[in-house]
Amino acid sequence: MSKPEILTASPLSPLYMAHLKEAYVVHERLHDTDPAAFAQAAPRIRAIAASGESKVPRELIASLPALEMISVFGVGYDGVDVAAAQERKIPVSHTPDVLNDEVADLAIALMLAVARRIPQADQYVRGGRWPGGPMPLATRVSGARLGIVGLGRIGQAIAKRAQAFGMAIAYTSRTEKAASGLRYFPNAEALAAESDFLVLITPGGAGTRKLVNAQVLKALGPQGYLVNVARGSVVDEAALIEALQGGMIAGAGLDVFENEPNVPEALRNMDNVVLTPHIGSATKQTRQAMADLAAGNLANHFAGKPLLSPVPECR
Ligand code: NAP
Ligand code: 8YV
Repeated sequence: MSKPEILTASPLSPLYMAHLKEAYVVHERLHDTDPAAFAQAAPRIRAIAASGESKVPRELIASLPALEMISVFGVGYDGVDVAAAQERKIPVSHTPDVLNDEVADLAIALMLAVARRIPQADQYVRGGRWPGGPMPLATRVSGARLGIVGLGRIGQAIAKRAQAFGMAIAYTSRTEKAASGLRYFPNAEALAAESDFLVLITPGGAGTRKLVNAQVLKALGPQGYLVNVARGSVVDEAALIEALQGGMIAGAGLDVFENEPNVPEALRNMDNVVLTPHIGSATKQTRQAMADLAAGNLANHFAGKPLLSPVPECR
């Protein structure tokens, strides 16, 4: 039997690609790279393989008459027009849970790195400055007040870790989670006003766009730190730069940005930020688990079995 034909929506992890190349005829980003070849292949393309950062807009879905399924390598699927897929009863899957620990670890790492100035301390030693005297003192994390914006799968994993640091943990989310036993705030501004560290871990997309704006940053205050492991779109990046430059907040640890992989020069030049290139889930172990799950969803679809992890809208 001939292999099903699929399209990759953006550059994908080699671990996911290895699965795809074994089981399918893979058209790698033809819609972006070769419109004529794409037009030829489009009527035969039965699935799209995407990542958390991929864009799968309505127009792309509409250009694929045989499309049956979209499998995202990542838990976030804000780049996929799920409503357009649903109109054609095309299921979308993602990779929840398998990356919770990894992303939570990075959130804690960024919090520690920015407060304890770990990158600067490393540079201090490497630069031979230690013999000249000690580094300036840093900020304590243990026992501080942590505000989590988005107490979902990953947010809860962050809270669990923060408990071991003796932090006073509060959160905001669309709905209150009474079972968490944590203090709930109705919005990010109220939470920020009561936090030393504000960690963002909501989905991206229209519902959270610029949720953290100048007002929220003002509420966080000059002693407060922002950590973003959610999506760049959740923060008003221009307002963040202004707040950092003006000392309106103390610092930021950022894994995600408005226009990845481009990071504003202003942020790159600042001493009170720690920047990582969207590596929340980027360990060999977790990326393998994500690749297996994303490929497992496709395999189940083509075997006529239920998807392993459809997005909530498609359950
Ligand atoms: P999840 O279980 O769906 O949790 C999302 C949480 O965000 C929920 O508590 C939800 O509230 C809350 N939320 C949604 N919209 C909100 C709003 N407008 N205001 C306040 N809270 C809101 O998702 P997850 O698995 O934890 O993943 C969260 C996100 O992390 C992903 O969607 C992705 O964007 C990001 N992520 C980043 C990386 C990285 O590499 N940096 C890796 C993985 C994931 P309710 O529970 O009340 O609905
Ligand atoms: C990945 C992510 O970086 O899961 C997500 O939503 O943002 C990350 O795990 C991404 O999906 C892989 O490219």
